[in-house]
Amino acid sequence: MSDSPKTERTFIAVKPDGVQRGLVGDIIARFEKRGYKLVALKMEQATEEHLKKHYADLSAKPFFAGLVKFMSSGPLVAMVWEGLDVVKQGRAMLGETNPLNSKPGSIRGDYSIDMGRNICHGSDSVESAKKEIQLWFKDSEVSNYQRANDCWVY
Ligand code: 3AN
Repeated sequence: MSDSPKTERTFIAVKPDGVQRGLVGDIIARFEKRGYKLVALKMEQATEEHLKKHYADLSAKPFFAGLVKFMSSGPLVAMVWEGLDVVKQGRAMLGETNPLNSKPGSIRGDYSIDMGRNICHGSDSVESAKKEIQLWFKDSEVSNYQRANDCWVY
């Protein structure tokens, strides 16, 4: 895997509330239609132990315990998306952490009103994307397939 911006990867998850509300297909469609390539996908109910690792940076926050409990409350859909500037663009497509600041047209701006139930997760930097992809996926679960038109269409 090269470090070219064209092959940048990010970790996107539809949180348990997004799964319960039937938003998985919509979120996948937004990334596909934007032009990004899906290279890994799985549904799983994550353990609290796993989520504590995922959210380790937030462990001192007062909402940490509730966040981990909520995120382990039901199945989530974990994905890896690839393409030009996908980390930054993915965050823009998600919207802001607080739905109040999320513009209509973003996932959180269209579907959420509560900061603790904001539908989706997206890596916030290329570095954290690498760590998150390693935490959630084995190398063998991430595909390196080429799309037939990768050279001509973006
Ligand atoms: P983001 O997911 O936008 O990167 P983070 O990493 O600061 O935001 O927070 C991770 C998750 O923790 C958020 N998606 C949200 O569900 C939850 N969260 C963040 N801040 C709060 C808060 N003040 N109260 C409740 N939950 C919060």
